[in-house]
Amino acid sequence: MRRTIVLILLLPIVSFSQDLVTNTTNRNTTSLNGTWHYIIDPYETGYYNYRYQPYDQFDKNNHSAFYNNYHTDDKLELVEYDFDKSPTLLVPGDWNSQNEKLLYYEGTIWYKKSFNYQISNPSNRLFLYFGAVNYKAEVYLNGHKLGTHIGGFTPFNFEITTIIKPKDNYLVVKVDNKRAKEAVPTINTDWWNYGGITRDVKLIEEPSTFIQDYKIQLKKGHNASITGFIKLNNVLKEENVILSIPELNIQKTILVNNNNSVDFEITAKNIQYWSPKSPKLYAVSIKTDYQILEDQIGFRIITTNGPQILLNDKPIFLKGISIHEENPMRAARAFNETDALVLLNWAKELGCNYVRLAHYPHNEHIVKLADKIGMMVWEEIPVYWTIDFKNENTLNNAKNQLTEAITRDKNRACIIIWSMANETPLSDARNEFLMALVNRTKSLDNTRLISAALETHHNDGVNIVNDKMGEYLDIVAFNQYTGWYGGSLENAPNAKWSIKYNKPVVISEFGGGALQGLHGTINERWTEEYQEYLYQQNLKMIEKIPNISGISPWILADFRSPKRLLPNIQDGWNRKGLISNNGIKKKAFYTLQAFFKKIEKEYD
Ligand code: GCB
Repeated sequence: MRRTIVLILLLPIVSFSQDLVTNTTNRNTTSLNGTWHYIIDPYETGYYNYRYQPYDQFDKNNHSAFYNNYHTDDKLELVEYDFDKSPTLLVPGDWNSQNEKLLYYEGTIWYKKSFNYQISNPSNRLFLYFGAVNYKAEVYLNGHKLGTHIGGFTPFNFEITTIIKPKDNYLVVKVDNKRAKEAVPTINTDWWNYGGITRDVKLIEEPSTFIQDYKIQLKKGHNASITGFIKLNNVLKEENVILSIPELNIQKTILVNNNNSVDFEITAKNIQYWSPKSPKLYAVSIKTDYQILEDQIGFRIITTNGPQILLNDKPIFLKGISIHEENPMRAARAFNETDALVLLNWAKELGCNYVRLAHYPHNEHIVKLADKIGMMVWEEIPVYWTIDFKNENTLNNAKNQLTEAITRDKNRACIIIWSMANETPLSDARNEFLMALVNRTKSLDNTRLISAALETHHNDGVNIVNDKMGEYLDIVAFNQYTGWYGGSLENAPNAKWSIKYNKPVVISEFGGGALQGLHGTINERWTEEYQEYLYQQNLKMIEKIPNISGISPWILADFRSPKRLLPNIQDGWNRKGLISNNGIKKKAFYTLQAFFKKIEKEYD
């Protein structure tokens, strides 16, 4: 009886993650990366009591069952665990690649980190920031539930100013990567469902009133007007914020008098535009009475004109490649700048000026590196295949992931395309869902192009792209697998196309599998020669597609996928990579490289 009353009175005070603090690299941070203790908990014993009711909704202080390592007489508390006697995992990092037993694990793992932290000034505030946790995170500090975050590829943070102690803080995170029909992505994907705290974790110490977020970009359709907003947190009086870009002789004072963001517009002369050939980034600083926040921002104009994509008013061809967030040589989620360098250096060597970061927002390191080295980027959210389009919660989840991705990356010049989805089946519910995402994107950032990877249909020997979404997207992108999932390679160059929009066309995927080192004739699947021929024939076909403005073949490197079952060839790897999981280039790599060299000449 007593238990029932407690439950009713203390129903969930579950808080969700709070407004994102952006540009965490240039703030006053302390890393919580390193070793964390973990407990594998497939039955979620640390979360639910024997009546399958969550402990943290029972307890008046919102405590988890894993309250601390000292057991009290609190009857709600679980005693059959001990973090400090449990093994450790490295954070950041997926759990699958760190312990053989966890390779296929999908479920709950509890992470625990103890740490000391002394706030340097008593009026300062402290935030706990996660770069990403796949998929669902329940976060507890010193026994208090901070909140829940859903979505495996975007950052989130919680304020912990009143909970932090100088010594022995006890941070516990329940990470659950179980797949679910209504989730984003849904149950069925062609990539490894790497679980864990997969990206950096840090503490961010800020002054009481601080710069939370800002957007500093060229105004849509203008080449000499820099616009955006500045958002402070905890504005108690009128604040003067000084935005400086010394190299452009810009110093602008912006008045902020409440917590809402304040828009600004500045005319700038002689901007050197960002481009892959000349990835100019300007030092930018935002200054308040309490803080200076610095960034490196590039300015470029990305537009379309009928069938052309224009970068800084000049037509470009997107010489691209698709990439998963995986370092194939570690067979693990990529999470740092070293991994990003491996992937983007390969793309550079291939001759790319563009990468499709499929099928979810990748880590911030790779996006920042792309900005620095001059690589245009397609960024995507995991609205993939058979999403539960009629489910309102699913839509809210997708919108939230989209919002977090755009919030994090809106100041990166390299990002030219926000992608709403990949290969989603046609229906009215799907159109409404995607339109809601298009509208959300436009409300957050109208300066980039919007696209989605669509599909083709075939009728009477003609490849047809006729998808209602094409009307609302800036770029008509589609995946097609001639010579792999049907269609003859021999006839590919003469294929007929019907694409009804007068817009740039991008082939967001094409390709076929090959086991590196397996050789044979052009008719033998899985050989390097077959893949090479497939690329030759597809490229001949693609050149003739009306309005063609870019390609991002599938894919830079072999990647792990539990759907790829063929023994001695796939063994759990999708073999469509141009580079093997040992880092060895297959023949088709050079076919595409030669094609990009040819294109380069045409566009120069
Ligand atoms: C696709 C998907 C991609 C798959 C690929 C394949 O169309 O977009 O995620 O991995 O095909 O290899 O079949």
